[in-house]
Amino acid sequence: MADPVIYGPAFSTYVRSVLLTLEEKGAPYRLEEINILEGAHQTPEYRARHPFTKVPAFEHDGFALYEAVAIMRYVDETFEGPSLQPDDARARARMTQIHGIMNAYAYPACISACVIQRLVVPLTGGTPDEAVVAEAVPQATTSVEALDALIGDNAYLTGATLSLADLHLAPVYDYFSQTPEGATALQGTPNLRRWWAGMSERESVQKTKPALG
Ligand SMILES: N[C@@H](CCC(=O)N[C@@H](CS)C(=O)NCC(=O)O)C(=O)O
Repeated sequence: MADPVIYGPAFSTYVRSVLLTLEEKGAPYRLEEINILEGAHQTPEYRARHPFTKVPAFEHDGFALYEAVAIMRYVDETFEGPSLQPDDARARARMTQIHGIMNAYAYPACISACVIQRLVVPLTGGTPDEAVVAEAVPQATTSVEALDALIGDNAYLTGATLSLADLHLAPVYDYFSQTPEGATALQGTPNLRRWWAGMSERESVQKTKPALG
């Protein structure tokens, strides 16, 4: 069987969540760079892989897939290594809930608004749009506070063991904590800060650290 191929830039949070999943499984893979800052995801060739022109896209032995959570689940269920999805119905529901929070609330506020304006816009020579940041801060703060309440005293987001929920949040937390708004919001989330102190030491997290972060 061919090794899986991930299409996207290593600096994308969604790409990194997939890479983290592969790393935690100990699975082989190849990353094919699609630089979204240079518009490489807008070509007809890439659109054939992902009609919504987002990253990541994925292919494994003729099986093509897009949407990060679907890819993460497929990787977990296809490759050897520790299971990254809880068996317990409640913990599994919690994992699905956290994927939903990340996609619907946390990513748009923390990454699409705060991180893009604070970290990416200056990199490309622009000036952050303060109105975009200000509008996003309440939802970003609610997102990290909600996740802090959900993890509580647990070591990981769904309980005592690592799950895909942790691998979804880790890249977002990493970037968001590097913005002034993130630093302030995360002061109110001691459980998440404890979680990140451990997560950030994991080999998978170290190995996938993006140049942007
Ligand atoms: N629903 C998609 C979202 C992926 C996504 O938003 N990726 C961002 C990068 S982290 C992207 O492709 N941005 C490029 C763009 O919006 O043009 C998934 O879960 O895979």
